[in-house]
Amino acid sequence: MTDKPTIAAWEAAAAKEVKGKDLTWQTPEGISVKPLYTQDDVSVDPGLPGFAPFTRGVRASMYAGRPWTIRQYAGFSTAEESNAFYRRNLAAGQKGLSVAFDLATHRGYDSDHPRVVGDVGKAGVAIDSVEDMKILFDGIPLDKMSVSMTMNGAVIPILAFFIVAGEEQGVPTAQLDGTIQNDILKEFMVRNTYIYPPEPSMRIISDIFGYTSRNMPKFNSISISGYHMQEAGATQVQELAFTIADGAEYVRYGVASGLDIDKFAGRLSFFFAIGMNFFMEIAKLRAARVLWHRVMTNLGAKDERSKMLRTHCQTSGVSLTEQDPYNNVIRTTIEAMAAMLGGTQSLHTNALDEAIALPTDFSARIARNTQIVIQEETGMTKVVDPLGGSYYIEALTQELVDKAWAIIEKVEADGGMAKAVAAGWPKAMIEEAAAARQARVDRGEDVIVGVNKYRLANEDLLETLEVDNSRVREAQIARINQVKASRDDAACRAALDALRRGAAAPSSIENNLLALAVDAARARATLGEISAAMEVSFDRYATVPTPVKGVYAAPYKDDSRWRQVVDGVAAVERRMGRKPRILVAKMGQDGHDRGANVIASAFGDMGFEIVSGPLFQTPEETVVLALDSGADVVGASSLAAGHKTLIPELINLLRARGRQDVKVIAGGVIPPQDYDFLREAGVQGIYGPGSNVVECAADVLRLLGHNMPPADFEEAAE
Ligand code: MLC
Ligand code: 5AD
Repeated sequence: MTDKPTIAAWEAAAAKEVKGKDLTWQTPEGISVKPLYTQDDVSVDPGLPGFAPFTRGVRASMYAGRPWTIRQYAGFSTAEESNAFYRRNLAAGQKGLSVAFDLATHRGYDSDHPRVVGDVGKAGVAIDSVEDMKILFDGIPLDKMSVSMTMNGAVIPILAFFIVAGEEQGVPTAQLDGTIQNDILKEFMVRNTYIYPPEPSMRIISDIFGYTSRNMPKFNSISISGYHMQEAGATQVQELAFTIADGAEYVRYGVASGLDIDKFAGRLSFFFAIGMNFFMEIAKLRAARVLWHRVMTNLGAKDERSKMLRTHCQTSGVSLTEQDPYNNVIRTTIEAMAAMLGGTQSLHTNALDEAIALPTDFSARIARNTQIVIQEETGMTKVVDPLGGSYYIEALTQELVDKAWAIIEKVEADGGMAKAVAAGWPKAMIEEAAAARQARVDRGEDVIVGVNKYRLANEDLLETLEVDNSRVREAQIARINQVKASRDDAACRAALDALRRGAAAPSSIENNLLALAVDAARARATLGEISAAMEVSFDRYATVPTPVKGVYAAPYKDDSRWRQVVDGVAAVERRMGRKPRILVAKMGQDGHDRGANVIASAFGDMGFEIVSGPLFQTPEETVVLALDSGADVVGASSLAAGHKTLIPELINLLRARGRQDVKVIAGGVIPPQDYDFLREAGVQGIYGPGSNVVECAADVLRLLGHNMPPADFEEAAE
């Protein structure tokens, strides 16, 4: 019989195999992951599923009893087309619905508003009135189907339309089942589809908690979302901490508005991103449940349901690539497995064309089947929390709990998340993490297969979904006109007046904004009218981005290509007698600003002068800013499919002013099919996802007449 080997013996054996090399992995969240975990690393007993603090899952039987809901997020074009898409997906095995609205709707504009010409029907479905909402759910019984609606800005009119659409389908409000995202704090931090300033936005949330707790017992009144934080660049610890801290803040606002915590907290739900760090993501969901249980206990909740974190997950969009897009099927499968092993209640799996366009029927089928295959072919659902007791998973869960708790305590010491968001430090932390990640990818330190390693020499063109934006807009305008022509104008005006007065008065049951909006929706007021009625006293919110400095440059200290670019910028500066100036522009209602912020930070670090354009500009406003600021180059960042309308218009307006010398380049989610169209329109450089930022800058220098040598790609690729 031999003695049981000790850890020290293992360490010696491993060190010998790798000749003393340090095998510790430093993750972006500052966790040192060891190459081996043992019993000694586990300090906390995770307990049993279905019991507090729910580390191992919120249900005793979990997927052995009922698998998670396959809930694919979708929406595009008109309500008719989205409805047909939903019905096809449900027939093919999808279980719950999840509505993606277009950006005009998100921002409270009807489709006929001049600011949204490029946005209608593009990134989601256009909804202007209850008539559209009724068509969206035509033939889908709202008492049987649970429906998630991702809406935060225009949350009052959208929820009101949903309630009235149910009513007119014969479904009592109390029977409605689903979730409204309704999470405004992360909008101010990362997603940017707010309408009103923070204070009235928080009142809207309390009013929704009040209304739903009284009238919609089956409905989840919020989906507190970390997803968009990770998409914007947050580490898993940041995502975890800020999301839980957001949740705590909403609970405090709800309580402050007079609600009993246990009357509404059981209907709060969560939403996380699942990226490629497989075990970290599994541990994150487990840690989230532990943290929420702790926070809610501290806030005085008594009912265990109030302390139980139920969540939806979506595989990470930002982890997917435009290059060699079939790799995305592999990535999404791994991420879906992490979500289920972490114990999610509901899941969206991204389509393989994520980095290029919205899903087609073909790509949506593969995305959906990724979940169906896991549920129905693998036996993975048969055992509850199969990774429970894994030394690594349990240790990682505890480490994430501790690391996130430290940030949550900092937020709380600052007076809660609303104050922290106003102070801006969570957003800055996330943007720093994003710039650092971009630098690691551009330098090949973080590998992305098909992008910075094993890149294909030639890519096949993928067939993508194209929405005919002007056709959708015309159809929507026709229906708005029809609704306005056939409604009782006096009744509609009276309902809108009541809503306007309710918004001007303090929150109360009589002034509940959702209740008042339901009356307006019944009277056929449009989304734009309902939003405008509240805007009279709430106002519209605007911010200007402030790029972080020095983060992108730091790892490039001794990099020769970086030096060449920085010297190039300096040479152009000497020639011009000032720094070359680039306007980073966001046009339309597209608030995705990770790309724009990363570019602004990196170009700033290389020596360019950055003019950061505000969000939500029209092409006219962008031209005025470009000319007033003396920009040499306008870089238009587009992630929501408005590029074919907005960028050519920008160039035409520059030409009309005789300023074709101002160069226009474009970046973001732009299908390669559109490159020729944009080049013909006068765009001088197009940079899709996966572009190396240093090489983009080299290109810009060439546009400015500097003789930049080509990059040594052989060297860069390895
Ligand atoms: C579940 N149930 C069980 C069970 N498991 N009963 C017995 N045994 C088991 N093992 C019961 C539950 O209690 C519940 O009933 C019912 O089955 C449904 O299960 P659920 O777990 O509540 O699932 P679901 O209804 O799907 O709700 C999941 C949710 C919800 C709570 C997370 O909030 C949700 O669906 N969220 C989706 C959010 C979403 O899709 N967002 C998209 C964002 S996209 P009961 O009676 O207890 O209710 C985005 C992108 C962008 O944001 O930026 O645009
Ligand atoms: N249809 C399907 N998926 C969408 N997403 C955004 N809009 C849509 C839509 N209309 C997904 C993408 C994106 C994430 C925020 O949500 O995966 O990355």
